[in-house]
Amino acid sequence: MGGEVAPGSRMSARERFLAGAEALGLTPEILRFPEGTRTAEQAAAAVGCELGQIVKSLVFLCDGQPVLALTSGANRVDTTRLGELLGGKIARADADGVREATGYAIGGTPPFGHERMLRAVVDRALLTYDTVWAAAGTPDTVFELTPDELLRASGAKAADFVSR
Ligand code: 5CA
Repeated sequence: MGGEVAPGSRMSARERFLAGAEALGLTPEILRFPEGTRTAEQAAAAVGCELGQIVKSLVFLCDGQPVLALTSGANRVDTTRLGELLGGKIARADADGVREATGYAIGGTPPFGHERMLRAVVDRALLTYDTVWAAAGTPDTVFELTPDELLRASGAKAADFVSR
């Protein structure tokens, strides 16, 4: 699968994200909000969309391997359900683990355009919107995409892994 961006690249996070997106056939329009979009709440307030439309790109370890849970801003991951879905023991990645797995910092991690393709799942709740918003590589940028683009570019399956 394409879309990986070489590790050790001297490009900025924004440039790396754009290169990864373009390799996947997408041309995202990146919006920057100086007030910050580090959390889903901040991103929703900046964009003026529903909290549920924000894509949280959360990194977990499944039996030690990084996996990506693309989760609606309105939902929380149920790690027991995620473990059942992926067939392993789930732990939260720490800040260094997120950077190592994706090449991006917490708060700016995009849903694709990582150093390597991660096994990914998409929260079904995100599929109920016409468009959703995700981080574009930095904690002050976001971009809009359709749920279909999210599924295709992340290589993810839609699934149920959030708290009920
Ligand atoms: N830019 C926003 C919206 S697109 C964003 O990236 N949101 S996020 O939810 O995907 O990223 C922030 C998430 O990182 C928080 O939900 C929080 O669960 C997680 N996080 C924050 N600090 C840490 C930490 N020290 N270790 C692990 N995860 C953390």
